[in-house]
Amino acid sequence: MKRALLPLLIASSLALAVGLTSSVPAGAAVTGGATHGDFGPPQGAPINAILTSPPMVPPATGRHVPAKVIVNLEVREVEREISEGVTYTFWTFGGTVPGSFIRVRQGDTVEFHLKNHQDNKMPHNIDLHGVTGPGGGAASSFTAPGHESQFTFKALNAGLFVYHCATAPVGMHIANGMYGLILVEPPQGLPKVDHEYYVMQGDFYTTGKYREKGHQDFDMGKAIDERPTYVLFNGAEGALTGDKALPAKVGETVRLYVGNGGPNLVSSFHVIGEIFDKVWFEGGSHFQENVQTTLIPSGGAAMAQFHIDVPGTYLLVDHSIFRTFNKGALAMLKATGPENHAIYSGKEVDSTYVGERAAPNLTSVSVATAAAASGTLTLEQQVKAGGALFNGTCSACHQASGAGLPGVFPPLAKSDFLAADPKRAIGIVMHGFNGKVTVNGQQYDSVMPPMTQLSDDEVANIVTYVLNSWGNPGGQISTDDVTKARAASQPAEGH
Ligand code: HEC
Ligand SMILES: [Cu+2]
Repeated sequence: MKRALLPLLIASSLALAVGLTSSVPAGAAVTGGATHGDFGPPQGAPINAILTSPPMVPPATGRHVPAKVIVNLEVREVEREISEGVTYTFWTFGGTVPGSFIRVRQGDTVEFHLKNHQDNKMPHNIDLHGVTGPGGGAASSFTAPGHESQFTFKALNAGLFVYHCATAPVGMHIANGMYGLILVEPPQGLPKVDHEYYVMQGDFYTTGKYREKGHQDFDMGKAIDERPTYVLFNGAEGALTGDKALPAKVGETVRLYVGNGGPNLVSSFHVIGEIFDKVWFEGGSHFQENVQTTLIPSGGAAMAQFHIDVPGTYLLVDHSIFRTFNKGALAMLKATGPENHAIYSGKEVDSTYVGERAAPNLTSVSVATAAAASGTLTLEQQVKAGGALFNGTCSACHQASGAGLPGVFPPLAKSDFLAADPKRAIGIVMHGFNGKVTVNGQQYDSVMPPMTQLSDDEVANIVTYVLNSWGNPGGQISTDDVTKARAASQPAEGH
């Protein structure tokens, strides 16, 4: 079988090589099937590159000759939300994380202007992986606040390339969001698709815990240990979820330009409910077909393309899956259009995966935290915030109705066990629960895992929500109650 295929393979790769040499303009070298080349001096008037903010991608250059392209990119240090109610000072290329998307054509001469806004505090530079030359531009672009640097390079290789800041401490500049993508189109351009989107993963290190409210600083220790607090697509939790999901329609083809800025983690990029028809792995010239998950190294990129056959919400994740559910690495693509029951029965089950993240936002949670900090927290605010968190944290087992599942998960609705000692529920949520327990006359002997990801605020709000829902007796648990219980308590025992 293998023998028979071999001559065929040789024949087809020869055909490929011949095809390439004939379609590539003079001056381009063909090495190992890949083109690398200088197509001569730029032609025509200089062109100002169109830069786009994520998730948008600039239009195809549509050019068949090399040009001189001028890129103006400004570094801005900005304070933004990294998660609902959590702010962080990002360092950005163009005001966004990831930075502005740059699109040129192979053979173009790029005149690069890097500006460092006068209000910035740090010097910055840029290393573009699409540049041939020491430092990828870094050595020529070191720029103090209020200054501008200029350098020129020829885009010799086609591909999707990461760019990033390379000013010391390099890891810190990247961890603060200083990365983006530059697409160098092959001479013949890329096949046309209905949508092109720009998505880039990055890991973030904050002094506080995941979703700990308020302003958070960069934590160098966690970064060195490679223990991120957040792993995100496009620089914020929820940047591409709910009403910010990427839109598409049934019947359309979508191409994602996916980068990984790191600084540390490698991404196992996957779209739940889709199969990539094509992946230009490592951002290079070859594509693989029928791919479930593609590996994107830190400082690397890939183009992933798929056709939408049935409507629904598709989840973009890092399949190192705790990053998705506990560190924020979740984006959404929402496809509208007619069902096709021959392909899929049509029941939407994304809530199984996303829980509370399916909602447009968690504003009620940050409102409650802010109110608690200023001493104006009302019972109603607590219940609202607790309800948002209950969905997704507790509802998978106890159900959104609080009814539980007979014989498996005890009810929280009208639970006599809960009513007998409401404060005991604090310990149950923090430490989990196991052993025999009787609720409303029925015995359960199962295990509830500890909910260690919840902050004291969140535990207080969830338990308050439970106490004030489904005919339960009411009551209010404060953050202080939880903090005290955490300091004092032992895991709760059933009896
Ligand atoms: C993975 C499933 C699961 C999740 C998630 C879960 N629980 Fe439980 N919970 C259980 C099980 C199972 C028991 C009973 C344990 C036993 O049999 O010892 C239980 C017991 C309880 C009890 C005491 C019994 C009762 O019905 O009053 C309370 C209160 C409770 N859970 C609250 C919560 C809250 C609040 C959350 C969300 C923060 C939550 N649980 C999340 C499975 C879960
Ligand atoms: Cu920098």
